[in-house]
Formats: sequence, structure tokens, C-alpha cells
Amino acid sequence: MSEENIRKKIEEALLEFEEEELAKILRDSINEGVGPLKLIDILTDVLRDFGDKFESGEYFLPQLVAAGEAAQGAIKEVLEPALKASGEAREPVGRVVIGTVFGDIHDIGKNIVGSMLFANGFEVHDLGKDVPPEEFARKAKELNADIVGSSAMLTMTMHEQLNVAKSLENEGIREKVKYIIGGAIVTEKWAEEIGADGFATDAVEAVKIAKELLGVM
Ligand code: B12
Repeated sequence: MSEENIRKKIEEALLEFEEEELAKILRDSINEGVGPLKLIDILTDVLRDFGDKFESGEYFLPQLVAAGEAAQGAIKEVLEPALKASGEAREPVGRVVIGTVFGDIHDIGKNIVGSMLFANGFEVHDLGKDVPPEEFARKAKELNADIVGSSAMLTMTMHEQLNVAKSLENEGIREKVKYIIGGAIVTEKWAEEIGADGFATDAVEAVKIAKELLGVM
């Protein structure tokens, strides 16, 4: 199968939210000798394209979310093990720990940010939703993360973003990591108030800021 064909099939599977079909396409391509790194490049390129189409209004949010989830599932199931086996793993541009703050179960935006960071070469450790502040700090320390990102969608839970900053201090890693925040209620003023290194109102901006903070082009 040519690269163009693989891309087309991946795109179709993502549009149909077919995680199993996607996994099959990736497995078949690997069996035909296509490297897992190449497949990640194709897959992330398709995801980036979906992101652009969402921004321009061509695709809708559920498509973006479902595509992101299907891609993440297939990457974990097929590509990550294949990469490990082939020894082809590349150095990530940075390591990110991300999650939705304690008391908050909104995770659609956070998942999109995670997918986009992954698509742009970051190693992403997603802690999920309703994550206690200490967990962000503990995981960031354990993994020697470069960036910690927290998402908050409720007025009621935004103070937890401050608690994450405090936990990073308590763990003694606040100076070592860049802390970025996001979510519908987050403003530049709030980011400044809690001493965050950056904030973003969408996933494209989040990638831009993450790269800038690490000096990656
Ligand atoms: C979907 C949704 C839900 C779903 C969540 C499903 C899920 N799996 O996420 C459900 C139904 C569960 C839900 C529940 C509730 N919700 Co709700 N929900 C929404 C809704 C409609 C959309 C949110 C969304 O997904 N937006 C789309 C994504 C793509 O945008 P985003 O989240 O903003 O993310 C982008 C950016 O913010 C940024 N970003 C996000 N995270 C991060 C992280 C980092 C590090 C960075 C850099 C950037 C970044 O990039 C993202 C991608 O572009 C909003 C309304 C709205 N318009 O925001 C209300 C809303 C957030 N919910 C609200 C409320 C009140 C609730 C409930 C309390 C309702 C209730 N009475 O039970 C519960 C809370 C439960 C809880 N404890 O969390 C209010 C919050 C009001 C406020 N100011 O506090 C809102 C604003 C609705 C409203 N107008 O009243 N909700």
C-alpha cells in the first residue's frame, strides 16, 4: 500500500470513528514493512488536518474528539508496542503531564490538547479528570516532566489550578517545570495571578506555547 493510500484509509477510519479498523490498517502496514514512526507521522498529520478543519468550521467537535480518542487507542494498542520492538523510538521534544483538576470532570478540551501535543512530538502523560493537585506534582517529579498542564472548566474548580502550582512548589519542582493552564474560564489575568508560565484558549495555541516555553521550533 502506498503512503498516500495508507493516509486515505486512516482518514476514512478516523472519520467513521473506527478504532478497530484503524488498528487493522496500522497492523497491516507494519506487516508490509512500513515503519511505526512513519505511521505515527501519517496519523498525526491526519489529526492535525482534522484540527485545522475543526478550526475552520468544516468538522464538528464530536468528530475531532472521537478521532482523537480512536487515534490515541490505536497508538497505544499498535504503534507504541511496535516502536518499542523496532527500537525506532525517537526522542520526544518534551515530556508533558496533563490532567483536569480535582472536582472537574470536563475532559474533551484537555483530551484534544493532549492529542495535539502528542501529534507535535511531545510525550504526553494524561492523568485523566478529577485529578488531585498532589497527583500532578507527584507524577511530574516521577517522570521528570518538562511541562505540567491543568484544565479547569468550572468557576468552582479553577482555584484547583492554584493548588496544582502550590503542589509543584511543595514537591520542590516548581522551578524545574513549566506550568501551563487552560479551560473555558481561564484568563491571562488568572494565569498571572497564580504564577503560571502560560495559558491557552485552544489546542493550537497550547502547542505553540508549549514549544515556545521549551525553545522548540
Ligand atoms: C460538555 C460539557 C459538559 C459535559 C462534560 C463531558 C466531558 N467528558 O468533558 C458534562 C455534561 C459532563 C458537563 C457537566 C457539568 N457542567 Co459542563 N459543560 C460542557 C460544555 C457544554 C462544553 C465544554 C467543552 O467540552 N467544550 C469544548 C472544548 C473543546 O473546549 P474547552 O473545554 O474550552 O477546551 C479548549 C480550551 O479551553 C483549551 N484547553 C482546555 N484544557 C486545557 C488545558 C491546557 C493545559 C491548555 C493549555 C489549554 C486547554 O483548549 C481546548 C481545546 O481547544 C460547557 C459549555 C462551554 N461552551 O464551554 C459546559 C460548562 C463548562 N459546564 C458547566 C457546568 C455548570 C457543569 C455542571 C456543574 C452542570 C451540573 N449542574 O451538573 C457539571 C459539572 C460536573 C463536574 N463536576 O465537572 C458550566 C460552567 C460554568 C462555570 N463558569 O462554572 C458551562 C460553562 C456551561 C454553562 N454555560 O453554564 N458539562
